[in-house]
Amino acid sequence: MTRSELFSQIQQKSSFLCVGLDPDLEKIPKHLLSEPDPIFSFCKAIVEETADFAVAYKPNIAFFEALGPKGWESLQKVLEIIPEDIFTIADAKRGDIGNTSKLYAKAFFETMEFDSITVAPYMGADSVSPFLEFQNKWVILLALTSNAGSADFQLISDTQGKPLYQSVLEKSQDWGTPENLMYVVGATRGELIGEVRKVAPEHFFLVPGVGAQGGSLSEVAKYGMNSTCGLLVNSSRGIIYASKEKDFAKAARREAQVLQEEMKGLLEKYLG
Ligand code: OMP
Repeated sequence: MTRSELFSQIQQKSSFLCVGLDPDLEKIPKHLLSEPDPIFSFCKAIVEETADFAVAYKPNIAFFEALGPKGWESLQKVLEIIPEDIFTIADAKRGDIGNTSKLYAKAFFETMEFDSITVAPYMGADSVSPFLEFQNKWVILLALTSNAGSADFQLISDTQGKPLYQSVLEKSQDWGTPENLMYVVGATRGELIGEVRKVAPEHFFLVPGVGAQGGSLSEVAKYGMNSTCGLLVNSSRGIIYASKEKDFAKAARREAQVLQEEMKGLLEKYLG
């Protein structure tokens, strides 16, 4: 999917919502456990009820691969039922020496047909560039993550006072363009989203951390929105576990709709 296709989806749906699919056998409604593929049944119901409000889905690979070969099968089936015009993110946080990254890219972009993958920048240009060689596919590079541990390395400043996450943003802009490179910027560091936006004015940001982690959607939009929205805001647990009963998919729909309505207001406020 191209950047302009993504932006036109955002305009059509008045939404920049990414629904995170983090299906955990211990958290999904108990009545699904007797189904042949509980994880798939759960995700299918969530996708069917939230697709009107979402412009992206982000299956978190850990929740599938923890179940072994059956989990990979569930993931493939989930990918197949996501509507064509919705952006898909493999949240896999990969990155390795070049020939290995090339095979990770093949796995997620060709064997499975994801539009994008989350990638760690730590091993540098040659670990990321194999992912950028695929037409119409995206790298979503970890820049400033939402967890407390992001302070351990990402916020450490160099001798000029520049934090590491800023060096990642600056350097990586030589590797890809706003047409194939996005950044992960956590919603829990509202005040810093504006700083990230100054360094990367055009790129899309994938923003996890609203909902269960407590980040504020209005702060994210205030500091992070650009002229083509430039934001995909993810909520996983806040949507998918809104209810643990038989009404879970309807409850997920309601939560997704609440976020979409707030997003509609923010798009009108900042983009007119
Ligand atoms: P909830 O906190 O349940 O909304 O889930 C957040 C999702 O985003 C999880 O799948 C995390 O793995 C992911 N995530 C973060 O929470 N923080 C980050 O900085 C980056 C990610 C990510 O790359 O998606």
